[in-house]
Amino acid sequence: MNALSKKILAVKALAVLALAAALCLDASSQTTRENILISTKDHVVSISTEGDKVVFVMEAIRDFTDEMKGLFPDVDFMSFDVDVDQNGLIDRNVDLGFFATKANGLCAVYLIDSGRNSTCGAFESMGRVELSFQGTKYEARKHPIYRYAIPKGELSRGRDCFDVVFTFHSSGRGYTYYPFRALKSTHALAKTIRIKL
Ligand SMILES: [Ca+2]
Ligand SMILES: [Ca+2]
Repeated sequence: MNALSKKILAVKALAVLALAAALCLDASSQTTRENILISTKDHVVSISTEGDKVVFVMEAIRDFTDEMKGLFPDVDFMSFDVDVDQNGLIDRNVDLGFFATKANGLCAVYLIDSGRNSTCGAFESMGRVELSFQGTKYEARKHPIYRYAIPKGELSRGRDCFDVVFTFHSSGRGYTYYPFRALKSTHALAKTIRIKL
């Protein structure tokens, strides 16, 4: 990657962060309005609320092959990590990761360190996840979509902001993280997208 490409990526990352900072949802308004949190040539993440839950819809808009039931590394999946105590560090048994199981159930885990997390269900989330492979307003052709609905109370310790890192994995393309980072570790919370509820 040349210097210009790196600069462009850095500017894009800043633009995403600036967008996230500007998107402050008012929890008292019970809004279901959908806001776009991330929009790149490959991925879209939109956010809305549904009662006491935050809904993240993650779409891989340039992936037109369904490997959502595949085996790693030939698998499409989308997940996110949350810095629950918002200190920029991975804290064992505090910070959380949200995935989907092969049976489409929610898999909530505690993060342990940059390379490890607990088994599914170690954290008992009241959230849910739905997987689909279909066209949307962001991309008419069928593509993988994960829709997470997670109680707000699970995402931060009583504050009105929470800090999230989104992970996309597509078969044949590997990982992409938002905020953008190089692939050095499975989990990292030093840079997050801050969302105000
Ligand atoms: Ca795919
Ligand atoms: Ca933390």
